[in-house]
Amino acid sequence: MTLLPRIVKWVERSTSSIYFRNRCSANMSTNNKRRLRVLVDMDGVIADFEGGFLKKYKQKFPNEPFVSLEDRRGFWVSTQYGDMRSDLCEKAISIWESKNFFIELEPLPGGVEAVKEMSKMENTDVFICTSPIKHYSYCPYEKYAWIEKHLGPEFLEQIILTRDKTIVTGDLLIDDKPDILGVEPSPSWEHVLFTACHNKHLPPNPSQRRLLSWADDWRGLLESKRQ
Ligand code: DGP
Ligand code: MG
Repeated sequence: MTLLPRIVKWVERSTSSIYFRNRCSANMSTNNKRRLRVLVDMDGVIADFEGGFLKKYKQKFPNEPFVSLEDRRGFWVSTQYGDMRSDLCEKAISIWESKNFFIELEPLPGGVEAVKEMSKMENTDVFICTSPIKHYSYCPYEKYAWIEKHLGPEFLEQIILTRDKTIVTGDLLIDDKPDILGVEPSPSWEHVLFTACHNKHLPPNPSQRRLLSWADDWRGLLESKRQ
């Protein structure tokens, strides 16, 4: 080999290894030992799915019956609407399958501030762990856009979109769904039930802690997991 091609090869090899090292080290944490990992759900915890749904349902179907937030029971909105009258199930679904539904959800009081604050805490990693709907035309894109808009572009690194939260590891999962099931029978996280209009009437469950709202003691909850 003459000198020039050898130099070119050397430069190629060394720059690609620097590039590789930088990419890898950016994704590695140095010491994961005592870090607390908090998984925060999106709909019903930091984004007002129920309020956004009701507002758009009333706009689109002004002459149809609706369920007030006070009367909401059960996690699945479409089930309660379908129980009222069978065709209302599809009408309800059409709301969250529409363009701009997810991006236009209002933040729930204190949620964005709490997530920003906990992400700045020492030894704490926060991820937004959210299940997209199966009608994927708008929802996944709009969830990313919502997080960028309300939490900032740095949070785009902290998003977990999954239909099965049991396979995600963490210390805490703050989520408004009462039963979080999936392929993993013993998830690593403790599920803390975030109070929402559809779950506030459930009988007390001594084996499940609750966060009543973001005004509740979420800092104490995180501390309790560091002991
Ligand atoms: P998550 O908050 O991550 O558990 O996500 C649950 C998603 O399901 C959220 O986008 C709200 C949505 N959802 C609520 N009620 C219904 C329903 O009746 N049917 C369907 N397909 N999705 C629903
Ligand atoms: Mg939820």
